[in-house]
Amino acid sequence: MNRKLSIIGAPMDLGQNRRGVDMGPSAIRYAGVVERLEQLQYDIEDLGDIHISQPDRKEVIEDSPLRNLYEVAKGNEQLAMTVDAEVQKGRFPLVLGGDHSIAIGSLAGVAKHYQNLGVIWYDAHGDLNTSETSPSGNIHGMPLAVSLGIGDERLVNIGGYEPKIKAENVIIIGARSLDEGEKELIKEKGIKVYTMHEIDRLGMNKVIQESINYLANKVDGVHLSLDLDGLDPQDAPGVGTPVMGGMSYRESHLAMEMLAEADIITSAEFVEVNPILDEKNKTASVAVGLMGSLFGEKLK
Ligand code: B3U
Ligand code: MN
Ligand code: MN
Repeated sequence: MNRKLSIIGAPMDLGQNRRGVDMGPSAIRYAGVVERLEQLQYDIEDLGDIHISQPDRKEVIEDSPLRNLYEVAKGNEQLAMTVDAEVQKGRFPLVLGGDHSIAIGSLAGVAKHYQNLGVIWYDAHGDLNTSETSPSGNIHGMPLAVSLGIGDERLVNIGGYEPKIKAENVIIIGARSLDEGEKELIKEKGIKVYTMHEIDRLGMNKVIQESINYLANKVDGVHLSLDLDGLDPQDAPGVGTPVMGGMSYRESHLAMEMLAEADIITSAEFVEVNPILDEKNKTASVAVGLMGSLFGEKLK
């Protein structure tokens, strides 16, 4: 594992419609992320938060069904530049969300440094919607599609190139709330998905082992995009769109530990922590615990 870590806060709440997720980076810092990872002897630089401009209510863009498109795109351009610079310096970017729309910027900053970037998308949702298929108009339901080059050009082309990733290098883990259009896209592109059904049948051990094997030999880096709503709401209640029947705290730890052991993750983000909806910062603490495992607590 790269021993140089750069923490980047992305206090974005405009990719969906519940306030509070912009405080995710603060909640995760408050839960002790820097201290936790410092114990593991990482060289950590906390770069603070990128700036997210608030929508100007007088200038609502009428030509798009995408909520807050202009500000989401602008914030992600900013994030892409910041992430790009850290990777350029040889540092591991660890991005703290913010809603999941920020994956657009993280991947835009990371993917240009790889020929074949793998992506593990740990989430209750597929985040594969477009403005045509989205039931909500919320951009946090679209970042995986956008990164595959599918969707509104103003999002797809963030960072000045497209697509960021290839469908055959993506694995979705934990899906249990997929929209019709997302299911079609998964079929059409042959995206590998472990739904909760497969996780229950195979067990997390097998799912992660298979995922590692699936990516090995074909990718030159792996981005982990972890949406806290992938976990069961009992373990991670502080999220905007909880879905019952999710992965447990223990399964998620096992997943992180196995990824640490395999030493394949080269960048990561933890998103959708919403302290307003949380119980005593539980979800932020869970996020920090999972980061501890991902960065090798168990291996020490
Ligand atoms: N698929 C739905 C719901 C959703 C997606 N991501 C989250 N919720 N967190 C949508 O709005 O696209
Ligand atoms: Mn998501
Ligand atoms: Mn989700």
